[in-house]
Amino acid sequence: MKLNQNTIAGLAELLETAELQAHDVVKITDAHPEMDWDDAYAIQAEILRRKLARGNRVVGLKCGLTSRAKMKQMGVDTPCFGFLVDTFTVADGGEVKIKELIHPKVEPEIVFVLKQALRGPGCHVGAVLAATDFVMPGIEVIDSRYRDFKFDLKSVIADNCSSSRYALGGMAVPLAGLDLRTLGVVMEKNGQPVAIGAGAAVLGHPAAAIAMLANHLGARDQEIPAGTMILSGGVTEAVAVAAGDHVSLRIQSLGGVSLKFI
Ligand code: 0L1
Ligand code: MG
Repeated sequence: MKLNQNTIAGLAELLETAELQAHDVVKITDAHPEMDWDDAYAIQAEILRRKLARGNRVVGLKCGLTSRAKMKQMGVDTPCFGFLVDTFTVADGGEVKIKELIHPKVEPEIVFVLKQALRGPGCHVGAVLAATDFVMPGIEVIDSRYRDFKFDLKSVIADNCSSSRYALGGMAVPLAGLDLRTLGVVMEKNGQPVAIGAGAAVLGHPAAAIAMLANHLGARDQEIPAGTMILSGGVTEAVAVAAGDHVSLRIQSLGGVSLKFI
């Protein structure tokens, strides 16, 4: 690691305050070009520590930047991993207040819920499928704290991978007979299709994103606990939203989920 604990704590405070007060900041690698990957995840962990100290609860994990479309959109070439807390949760059909956010975008996601823990190294698609209880459709609202949504990978990891809000659909679908690679995904904004894709856009198979997360945590002597809900990453590019927008997602065989922005 290149940053000391004071600097890590200061950067976590900067980023979390930007999240809570809905204002942007410049990407942190501008002032700290020397920071490494461990520093980036340490800043994210410090943001989580601050939230837990305030009484927030972890409700899930997320994989980000797992589709080529997303990597190309953001100019990066590696996925990232973050956490979800209870204050990010919005009910299916619920309202998201734009004034609480900076410049939100929505992403269509295939969401996994595990019945068994997963631990890397060596976790693979087969292990993820064996450990999955069910899958669901999910809309993730991302809201980078960085000015104009411009960042590099270390800055976005520190910023908890732009995590902000999410909603899950109401159907829990077991995997038997389902090929997640070929599930069609259609996201509409105000009744118009704005993002269309299929599950294979996520690393060839959405379960590969979950395996990557297990291997990432395994390298840090951690595991994904049984019962964890995990967003596997946006299937398409993210789509900007504004007050008045209604977003609905349908995923073949998994049902739908929607959000209103007010
Ligand atoms: O969930 C995601 O794929 C987003 C990860 C962070 C990058 C971004 O803000 O687009
Ligand atoms: Mg996402």
